[in-house]
Order: sequence, then structure tokens, then C-alpha cells
Amino acid sequence: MGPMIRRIDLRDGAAGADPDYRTLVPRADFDVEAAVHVVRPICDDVRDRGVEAIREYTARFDGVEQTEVAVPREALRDALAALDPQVRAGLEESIRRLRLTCEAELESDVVTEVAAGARITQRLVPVDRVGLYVPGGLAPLVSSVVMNVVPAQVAGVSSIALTSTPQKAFGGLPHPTILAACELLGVEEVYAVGGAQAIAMFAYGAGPCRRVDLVTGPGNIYTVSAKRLLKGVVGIDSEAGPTEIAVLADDTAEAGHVAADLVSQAEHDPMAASVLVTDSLRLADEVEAELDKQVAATRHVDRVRTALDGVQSGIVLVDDVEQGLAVINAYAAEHTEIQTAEAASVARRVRNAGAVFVGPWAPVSLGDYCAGSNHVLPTAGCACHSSGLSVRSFVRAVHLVEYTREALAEVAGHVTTLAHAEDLPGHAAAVDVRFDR
Ligand code: HSO
Ligand code: ZN
Repeated sequence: MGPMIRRIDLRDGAAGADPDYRTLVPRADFDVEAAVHVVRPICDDVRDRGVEAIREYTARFDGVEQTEVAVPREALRDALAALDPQVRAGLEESIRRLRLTCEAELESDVVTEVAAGARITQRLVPVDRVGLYVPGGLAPLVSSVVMNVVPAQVAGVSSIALTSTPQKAFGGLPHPTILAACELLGVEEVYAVGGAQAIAMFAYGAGPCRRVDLVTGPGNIYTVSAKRLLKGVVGIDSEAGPTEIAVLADDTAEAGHVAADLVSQAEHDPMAASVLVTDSLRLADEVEAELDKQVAATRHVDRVRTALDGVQSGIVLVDDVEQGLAVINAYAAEHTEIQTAEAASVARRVRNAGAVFVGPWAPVSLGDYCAGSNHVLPTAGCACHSSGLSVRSFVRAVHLVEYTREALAEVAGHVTTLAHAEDLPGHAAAVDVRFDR
């Protein structure tokens, strides 16, 4: 039996006169706040007892008895030596393309002369030390090593640590392909720690791992919750939870392709979301029939079926592409595919999405590995305020304020007036004193 993907019919005014599509689109029941209560004691414990606490959680959650949390250098070298040459070639191409994008997107300093002798420079300064999290739970996401490390390196981050879930099957180390990718990229500081305890290790420092300034990377509900909890103690990228794909398609789309793309992201996680928004009843029916066929034949059939059956997935029927765009923008998916006529112009009207895949030849899987774009993207609607990972995630903008005596004199009156308007005469005095007033 195929999945029972639900239908949400918003045609013919079914959504009401002034519809709030955000409440009508399918959405995961991913309660980060509830999980914060679960991870708080773990994070506190790592803060207070360091590596001792980490070892205990690793034994409890990963079933691994560890003496060292750091992965030895030889293990990294051995993993790369044993790496399948074809996988290595794939990783190298993925790295090459992403590096090209990152290098092109690295902005330079901006100097603005606001008045004679008055200069503001926006300096871009890389973060000193980052901790990159690579999930290893349901699948060893070696591509996530590339997606985290490459932008950090191109941004000029000098100290990079990476951690991934310890695997019982590999002697308590992360998956060997993950280790090989670290070696390929020249990342030497690698830990075998997963879950909330890994985020706490980065935020507070523990054992051999010094505290970091910024933690990035996707994760499950526990790592996402730990990031939310420890935000402030440490910087975080956007919250990247269970993956999402939304496809906006019209009658020109190929049902077999649409179904395959929906299955591809459902494969990640029973909590993954696959949503089709279409104005074509024919396409909706054909995609459902295709899902029946494709899901039955797919390797991870159980989690795919659970994801497609879940409340977070569905086929949304709309009157036209116009309404489809309104739904897509309200949903703010991690990945949005546009499979319509005039896909390029429709895609430019998508305002809220982690990344937009345009037309029939840009499936999300391409972006997961080798497009040259980044696959660490905001989920759960966060795309309406956050961006995916990029070189920009790893730099800070710092203003340099440079004024001559004359330039300060020229604007001094405005400064002192505004200071008095705020009843802060000390502010005014700090200017006046320079001119013996
Ligand atoms: N689609 C995932 C990333 C990924 N896919 C890694 C395969 N490997 C979230 O963007
Ligand atoms: Zn994926």
C-alpha cells in the first residue's frame, strides 16, 4: 500500500475571503520549546562536569563507551586512504563548486565618506573559532561536512572544530566517510560527540575542546533545541530541523519527477515534510499514483511512508499559480521547487524559502550535493527571517568610525542637541570638552 498523503483543497474560495495561509498549510508538530526542557539538564551538566558528563550521555544515548571524545589524527588519515575513489571524486566536485560560489559571495569592506573628513568603513571580520555539527543519526551526512566547512574556510575562520555522532558500528567514531571528508578538507579537530551534549561541548568547552564562538549545522530536535537554549552563550546559525520540500507545480510538470522529489526528502526523516502545491487536479492524481509506486520500491520505505502520511505533508490544491505562490510564500519551505511554465519568472516571486530550485532540471538532490549552493537551510518557516548557511554566516561586520577634528566640529551641534533631547548631558559634554566649550 502506498502513502495516504492528505489533500488540502483551497480552491473556489475554500480558504475564505482573506486567507491566512500560514494556518492552512501543513506544518510539522516539531515542538522545540518542549524539547528545550529535555536538553536543559544535559547542557547544564556538560557545563558543570565537562567531558565526564559527555561520556555518560554518549554511553546512554549512543551506546558507546568512550575513553576519548577527540578523533585521533590517524583515524582521519586512514579513513581518507580507504575512501572509495568515486565518492572522493564526488566530494571533490561538490567542494569545488561550493568554493566557487563562496569565493564569489565573499564581500569586501565598504567605505563611505558621509561628509568631508568623515569616513565609515564596514570591515568584515571572520569569526575566530567555530564548531560545526554534522548529524550522523539516520544517515551519515558526509555532504554536510562540505556544506559547513567550505564557507567557514573561505570566510577565513582560523579555528574549525567539527563533531558528529559516534557510531557503535565504527568503534565509537563517526562514520568513516565523514572522517574522510574532514581529512580531505584539512579539518584536524574532530570529535565523536552527538546530540545536545555536542552543542553544549562547543558552547562551554569541555575536555580537549575549547569553547567556540559560533555553532552551525543541521540536527534533530535535540540539537536544534540545544542551539536555541544556548544561543547567547554561543552564536548559532538558523535553526535547521527536519527537512522540508515544497513543490509548486502546474499542468506542465512531470508527475514522476515531482513524486521522486517528494520521496527524496521524505527519505531523511519520519518527521520530514513533503508538500505539493498545484492548480492541476490531473497532476495531483498522477503524483499520488506515482507515490504509490515509488514509495513501495524505495529503500527506506518505513520512514518515507511515515513522513508522507504525517500531518506535515500534503497536496494543496489551489485555483492558479498566483494562489500557489501565496501558499508557498506563507509556508516558507526550506526547499522550494518551481515546476511550472515560465519557472524562472515564477521563482523570482518566491520571497520566503531557504533555497529555490527552478525548473525541471534542478531537483533538491542536486542542491543537497553538487549544485554549488548550500544545503544547510532554515526550516519550520524560519526562511521568512533567516538565510541558509553561507560565507556571510562566518563573518561579522564591524564599523570603523574615522573623523577629523573639522568633521567632528561640523556635526557637533547636532550631537549635543540630540544628547540634550534625550536628557543625557554627559553625552554632549564628551563632544563639547574637545572644543573647550
Ligand atoms: N536535504 C538535506 C541535506 C542532505 N541531503 C544531506 C542529503 N544529504 C537538508 O537540506
Ligand atoms: Zn536531502
